[in-house]
Amino acid sequence: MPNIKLIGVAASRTFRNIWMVEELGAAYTHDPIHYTDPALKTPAYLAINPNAKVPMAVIDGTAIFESLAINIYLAEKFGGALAPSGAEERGLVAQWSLWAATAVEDDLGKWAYNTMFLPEAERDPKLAAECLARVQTPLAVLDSVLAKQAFLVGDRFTVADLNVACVCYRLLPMELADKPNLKRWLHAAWARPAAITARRARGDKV
Ligand SMILES: N[C@@H](CCC(=O)N[C@@H](CS)C(=O)NCC(=O)O)C(=O)O
Repeated sequence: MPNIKLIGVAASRTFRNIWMVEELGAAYTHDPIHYTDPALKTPAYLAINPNAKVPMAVIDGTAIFESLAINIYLAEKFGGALAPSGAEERGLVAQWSLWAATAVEDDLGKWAYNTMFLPEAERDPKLAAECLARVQTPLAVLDSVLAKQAFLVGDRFTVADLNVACVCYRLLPMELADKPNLKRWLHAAWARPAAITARRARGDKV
């Protein structure tokens, strides 16, 4: 039996890893520590994650941070259909995960903060609009790829789809009328039972 511990409140990027372990059907423990908890700055926590952030996972004694890397590690370690098979798929999983983290995440996050999360007086509507406009370019790329294939890697849902769909979580309520392929793929990914469990853990009404 693998020993998997996830650290971080589900209403943080930790929901990405909850989705993954639920896909694997693996038993795990969850420490739902909040990302503002001072315990993240104690020597004991910094020893396993010097970034003082969540999520964090400890898997059979291996401590690993970075939400998307945790998912790739889980896929590689436990195998199954979500795992890449061979060097080519491994490369494509890395490609899509890094692409999401570098081309999409920052702009989508800033848009969400400046439209929803920050107190209204601190929001910057101009920055929100700029970020939303800029992220359309990589999202159009994703839409065009998904016009030609059902999944990002191979002919099945893999950790690449899971990681990119996690980063695109904030797109779920959007109309996406000009990106029908992205919309279809995103909603199919988030309709998976494991994804619904992760959303419910965040408190989403689904
Ligand atoms: N790239 C990291 C980002 C980690 C991150 O920024 N986590 C946030 C919560 S979602 C956090 O812990 N913030 C606390 C802080 O920045 O002090 C990942 O994907 O795991």
